[in-house]
Amino acid sequence: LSEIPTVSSLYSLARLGKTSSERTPVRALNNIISIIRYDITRLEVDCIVNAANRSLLGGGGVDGAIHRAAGRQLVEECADLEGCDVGDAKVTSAYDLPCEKVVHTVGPVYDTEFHKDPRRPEALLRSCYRRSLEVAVENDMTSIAFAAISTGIYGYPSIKAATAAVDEVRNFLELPQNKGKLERVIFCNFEQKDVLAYERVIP
Ligand code: AR6
Repeated sequence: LSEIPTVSSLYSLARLGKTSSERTPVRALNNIISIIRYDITRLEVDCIVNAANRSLLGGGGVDGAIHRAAGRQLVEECADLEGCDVGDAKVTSAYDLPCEKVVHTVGPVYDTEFHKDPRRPEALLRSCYRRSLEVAVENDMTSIAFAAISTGIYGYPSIKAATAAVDEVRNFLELPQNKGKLERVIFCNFEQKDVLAYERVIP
């Protein structure tokens, strides 16, 4: 991971789609992981990961942006899922979005979980990344873009969130059963504070 470059070429990433296997051979983790600053609703990856709430019925932040861009059908499909636990993830179609699927995960509200037990926020955030990756692979997704889960309204400090996210993704990619399953994992940030956090965690 120490050799992972910071990817600034948004245009090549925005073109990533089903044919990415021809263009993106899997050789090492630094061929798989990218950090970008972009609107996740515009990425043509197999799936994007939404920072949802337990109702899965939409909200503000990236959740609101995803629901607006996907159209009404998304909330209708979400309504059938009967919510989602904190730390878990569920998948839907993407409707009017340029990706194929949306993985909805529910991050921890940092302060609330911290007051129950200081170890809870990290355990739950790691679970969000792990479960999202599991759901993506179960659905034959080969490229995935994560919003910075919990770092907005839910108040998770950016550096701590980036550290847990990157470590959990690395753990997942290094499991023997997951080798070669994912060709691209993008940490898609919106705000400069999160970009800087990821650049500190991934030199
Ligand atoms: N593309 C990529 N990232 C974005 C975008 C976008 N279009 N818009 C915002 N972000 P948040 P949370 C970033 O607050 O903290 C909702 O109401 C943003 O800069 O969206 O997990 C849900 O329904 C931040 O880094 O999610 C829940 O109730 C990151 O997305 C609650 O917010 C996550 O910020 C979840 O809070």
